[in-house]
Amino acid sequence: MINLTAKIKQMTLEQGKRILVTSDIHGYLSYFKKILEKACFSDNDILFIVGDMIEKGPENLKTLRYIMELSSQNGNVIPLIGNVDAYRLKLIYGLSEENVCGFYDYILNLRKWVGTSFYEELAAECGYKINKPEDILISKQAVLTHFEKEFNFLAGLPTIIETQNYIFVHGGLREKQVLNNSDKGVLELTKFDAFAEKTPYRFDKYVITGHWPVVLYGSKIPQMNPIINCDKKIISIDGGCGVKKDGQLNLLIIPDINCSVEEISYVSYDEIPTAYALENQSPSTDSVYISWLSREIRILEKDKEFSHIEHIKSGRKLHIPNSYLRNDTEAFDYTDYILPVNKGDCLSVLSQNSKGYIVKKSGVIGWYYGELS
Ligand SMILES: [Mn+2]
Repeated sequence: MINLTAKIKQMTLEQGKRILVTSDIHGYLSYFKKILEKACFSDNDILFIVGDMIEKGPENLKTLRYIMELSSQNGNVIPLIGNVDAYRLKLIYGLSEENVCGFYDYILNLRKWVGTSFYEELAAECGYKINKPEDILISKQAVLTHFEKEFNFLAGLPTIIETQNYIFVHGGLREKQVLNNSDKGVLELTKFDAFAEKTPYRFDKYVITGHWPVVLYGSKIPQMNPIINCDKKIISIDGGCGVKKDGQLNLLIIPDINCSVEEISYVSYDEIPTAYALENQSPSTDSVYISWLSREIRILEKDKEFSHIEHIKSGRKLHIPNSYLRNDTEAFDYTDYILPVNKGDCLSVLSQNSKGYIVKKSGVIGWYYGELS
């Protein structure tokens, strides 16, 4: 059986080493490898992987095994558990006739979305195909036996790691003092939505978290880069990899355990096609970001390509491409922000319409009305 109580670990990190931090890889193994390459990761660095390694991406089992291999080598790769990792483990152990249909629907959704799922990959390696809910129950015992090593690895991962100057946890701390979180459940600590907004505390050490895509903290300009909140001492790094089509995998670079926050930098990776701007553009001064959290809208007038809508949360009236409407009452992942652009800038092109392009520039999303090469 598995034990999912919080595991808190204290560590003293060696001085003179870079500390790299990533999270929410969600089965995007190629992104993970690319970002390590971009940061020139080596045995001299310490790498924290702050949870949610699997599910929602194309190579879940391979990602898990790659992380297991890395963490078994020199002791410089330190994974922590995320809510998705913990929940998946719990679900597989607890599979029964009562919950299997819900899980089967989840698998079908992921198959439609990304072509695979963690459990399908596990079952496939044991020679089972999942074509109906019963196939999950039929394969369960073989999966539990065959993947004992992988499951023990996941179940053994720490929930919180405290070091000299930084605390790592996937979701967030429920209590200000690290040790006071020891009676909390793994899911309470790994699934703390909007932690940087909701926690009342200012922590003594910087708390580095994933889980909540940083873009959801914005209401005017969508951006995917790590956010350092100096008031609360929280660093949020989830770039929305695997969850948002315009998302990215972020990796924080702390040059040394004793450096100041101003010295912290990051690298990011996504596979959105890029092009070069041929014109300059000045940014807009006011804008709205219609996020998944504030997706409620009212359609005022619908046309062929665009609709005039009212965004309920902000009260703002704007024209949006119909492709961003989910139905007559919801739209999300849209902004009317106009990006600052210089001729020659490299832009990631998210969508194109008769008015211009919606692009991402250095992690920030907005409109570009000029020509691209
Ligand atoms: Mn998560």
